[in-house]
Amino acid sequence: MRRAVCPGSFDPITNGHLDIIARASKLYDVVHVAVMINQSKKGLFTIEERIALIREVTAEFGNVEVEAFHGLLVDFCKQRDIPAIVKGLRAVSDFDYELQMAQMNNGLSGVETLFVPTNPTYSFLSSSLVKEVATWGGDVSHLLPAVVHSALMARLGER
Ligand code: COD
Repeated sequence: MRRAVCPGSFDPITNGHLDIIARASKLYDVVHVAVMINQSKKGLFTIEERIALIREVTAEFGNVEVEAFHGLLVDFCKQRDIPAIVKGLRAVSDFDYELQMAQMNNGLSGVETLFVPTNPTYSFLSSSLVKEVATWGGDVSHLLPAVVHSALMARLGER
């Protein structure tokens, strides 16, 4: 079984994340999506809500497993015998930090990081930008799966 992990905060999952997960799911037998818990960051969506949304939009791929993890990504990989991390690279600005993390993770446990170039349609896209634009009434419906867009509109409407 060839396994890989796509890690992130996914608050919420965007079309940019989904594109990387879809492409990874064609390359690996099983793709684990790890929603990494960062207690110092208060999200707009709870971890359970993020997981439910990711499960819904990745169900059609048939080989994606979604779960939360609290701790180091290398420990998530070790516990599940995952040799590869798949990350999307949006722009040069992503590169420095992603390279640092890839080298740190490799040094800690030998896990490899593979970078997939973002689909140019989504190269400017991040969860935080989507939330900011939506908060001020901007249309982000083309940047999110429909079910995620509805959840975002509902959440912002509650505030
Ligand atoms: N196009 C392509 N890829 C994208 C796009 C896009 N538009 N948007 C996001 N991505 C990809 C990128 O690969 C990104 O890294 C990933 O999706 C996740 O994005 P986010 O924004 O949801 O998540 P981040 O950046 O907050 O995630 C950081 C991690 C949680 C992966 C990182 O902090 C981590 O591994 N933490 C666990 C603790 C740990 O092990 N720390 C030591 C690291 S060396």
